[in-house]
Amino acid sequence: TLTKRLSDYQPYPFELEMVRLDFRLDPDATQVRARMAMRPLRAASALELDGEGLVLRKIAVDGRVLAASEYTQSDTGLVIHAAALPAQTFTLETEVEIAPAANTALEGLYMSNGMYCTQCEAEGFRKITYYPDRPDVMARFHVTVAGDAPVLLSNGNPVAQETGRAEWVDPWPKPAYLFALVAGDLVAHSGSFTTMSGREVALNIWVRKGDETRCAFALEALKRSMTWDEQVYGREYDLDIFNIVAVDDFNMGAMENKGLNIFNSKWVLASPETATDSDYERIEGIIAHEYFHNWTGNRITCRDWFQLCLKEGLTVYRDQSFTADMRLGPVKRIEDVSALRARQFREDRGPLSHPPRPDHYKEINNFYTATVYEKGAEIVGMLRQLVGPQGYRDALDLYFERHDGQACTIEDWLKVFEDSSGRDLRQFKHWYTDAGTPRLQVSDDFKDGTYTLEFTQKTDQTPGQGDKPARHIPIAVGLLSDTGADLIETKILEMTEPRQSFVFEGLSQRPVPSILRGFSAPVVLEFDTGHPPDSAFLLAHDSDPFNRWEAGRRLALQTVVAMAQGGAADPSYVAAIGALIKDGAADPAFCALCLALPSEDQIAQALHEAGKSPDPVAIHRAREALATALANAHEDALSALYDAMAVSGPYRPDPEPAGQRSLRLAALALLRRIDGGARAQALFDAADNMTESLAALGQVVAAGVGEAALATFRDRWQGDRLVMDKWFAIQLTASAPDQALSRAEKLVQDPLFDWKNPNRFRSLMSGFAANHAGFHRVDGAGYRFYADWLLRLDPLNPQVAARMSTAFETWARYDLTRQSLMRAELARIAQTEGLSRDLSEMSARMLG
Ligand code: HT7
Ligand code: ZN
Repeated sequence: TLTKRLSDYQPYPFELEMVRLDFRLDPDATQVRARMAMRPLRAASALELDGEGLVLRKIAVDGRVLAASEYTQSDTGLVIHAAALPAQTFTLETEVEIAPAANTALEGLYMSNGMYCTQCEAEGFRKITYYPDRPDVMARFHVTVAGDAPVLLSNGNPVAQETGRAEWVDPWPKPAYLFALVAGDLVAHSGSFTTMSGREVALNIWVRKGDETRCAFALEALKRSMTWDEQVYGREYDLDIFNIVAVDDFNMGAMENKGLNIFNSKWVLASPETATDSDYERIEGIIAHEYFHNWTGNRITCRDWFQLCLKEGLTVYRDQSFTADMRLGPVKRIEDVSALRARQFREDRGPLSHPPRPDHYKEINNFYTATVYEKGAEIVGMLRQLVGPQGYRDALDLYFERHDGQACTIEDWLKVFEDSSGRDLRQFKHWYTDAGTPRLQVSDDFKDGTYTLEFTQKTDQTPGQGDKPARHIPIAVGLLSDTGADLIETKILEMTEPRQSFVFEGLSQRPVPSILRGFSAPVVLEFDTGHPPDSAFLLAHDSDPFNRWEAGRRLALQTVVAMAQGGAADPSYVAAIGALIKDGAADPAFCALCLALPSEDQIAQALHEAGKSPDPVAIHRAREALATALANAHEDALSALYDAMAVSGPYRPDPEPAGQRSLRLAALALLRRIDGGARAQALFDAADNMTESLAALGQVVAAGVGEAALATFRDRWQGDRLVMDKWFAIQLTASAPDQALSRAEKLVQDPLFDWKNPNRFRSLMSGFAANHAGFHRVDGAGYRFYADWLLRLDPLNPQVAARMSTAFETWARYDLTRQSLMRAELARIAQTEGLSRDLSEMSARMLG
């Protein structure tokens, strides 16, 4: 298959002034008529249109039906020869037929539970009609939908609505990937919002009948997002109506189609009985993310898909900042960094490592990655640190003023920062163009009142990229006295050299350094020094909450890694956790994060980074043993904490009670090691909310006494799709590793395992792969089971199969036996006849 390259970019030779689309909906034979006003920008250009799986019924230019000799059709599109085209603006008309009911890939126009819906990003519009399906071609859309569904929706504002027919006009030019259409028997949970200039916007969340009672939280989250974007970025909504639709069959989380966001129902519907605290937080964050795209993505879009992180990195940064403002900022930062390390650092350490702005790909759907999204967000955060909060706001104001209505590049984005701040960002640009996570080594020295920090940076080779130049790294540093007081205000050191020293003068004592406060750059910090910082001291005293947590994490990782190699639990870590449990002043949500041990996958990664091959069974045992040691050492305090953190009154998803619950459940997870799951069973029996019910279920399963609770849960929730997804996942993530595969094999036989539904497939398969030692069984049976299911899904839904193949991206970490077993499965996948472009690219890249 063809590789697409950034260096091959050519502008489209026509301007698309306007497009009219007429849909006649039918599950098996939907008719799509498109009329496009095209203005040639260069003389005598052929007109290339993308199109896949379309049955062409008519093609005409200015009303003249084209002869077959005037155009060429292929599997991927249609080219109208230059000789068939007028030199001035003309109207191109096409009619095609498509079959949404047969569309299992969930890209283009498809059906979910009898409802029509679309997913066009990145290149799905070409499955709806012939079109220049590229983000730099922006047009005004006027859409008519005819069909027998009661609700017929598209982008923009409604201009006509009658039974069986609706007309929508979107005044804002947009690329085709933002087009959307929804038709079905839906009900709305509605509200309204008055914008900062006093315009009234109708808000609707459209769901299947019965689900409207679970929309209130999402609607309020939408209003909070709209207010926040006005207050923090000065951005106002720009249509009369904002619609959100929840669908059950969806490949990703949600989609920011202009004025008509489409969501995986998992990220909209919430009630105390069915959604957990973390679901509520994610729903708020995803509603915000898609809403924020209205300016960062829709009004200003990407020139081409290589620039994906222009909209995604910035929008993730914006949604993270929003959640930090709505909730506890430092806790949110710790959660975001944990997710970055778990997904992006993992990706960057393996064969799929790529720059936030890749320069080539075969299938763009494979580049909706943690690197593009989460590392992209970190880069925006670093820019903000370099120019300061006001400099950032000035730069964003200039970005919106200069580029509104345009399709832009990373170069445009950086130029805005250069022009508004006067800084030279050429070296900084390597964050976008170079792959790999820099390793930052630190050493220090103290002499005659002068303290010196010396940093060395190194970024390992990554696929296709050899030696890399030094990055421009903002390193936030604090210095602590021996009583834990801050000796200086947090300072941003700007590292630009491969090796660089920074000097602090006039100190009366050797300070304890607090380096990379707030995780000021996405790097791996290594202490290459005779004076490693005293982690227990920092955990007790650092005024930077992130670095307090980080010190605890460092201690936990050090001790669990030592235990996996036969060592004992480090008493100083056990004591430090004891002090934290008894420290009534610390915030509960923060404490809960400190009590959570690193995941087995993270421990495996730490071992790999230290040049050792991780043994999944030893890691599992070591982590269990460390949890048991903590529980034994602090049983009374944990038990008191468990009781003290009980939340009274009706469930509220707000940060404060959610924080208390998270600490209570963290204590429960440790106590389970010594009470055999008794407390968890009692909580499961009494819980009136999904947060506690699900966590308790996980603990009884982990304690090996969960069968009755699993059956009770299934009986109660078998009619609820979203809750049953949790049931499938938790018993695989929580069960003993030697039982994970047999459980998974049993679960795929369950009549409720609807494997064609992406949420259900992901719950079971990702749940299994998250059972680290269960997936990495040394006989390879876990790998085989997983690969068999990827191969089964691929012909139906290549996008999801390809995304989930990343379970194999870590093969190089492990011993030779596991390496060859994992590679053998990848090779079996790669050699399968008729494999999708998606999975074929992924398996080939992973094999290297
Ligand atoms: N921009 C959206 C990406 C997306 C997507 C991409 C490929 C295939 C299906 C998809 N659904 C949504 C989501 C977002 O980042 O907001
Ligand atoms: Zn996005």
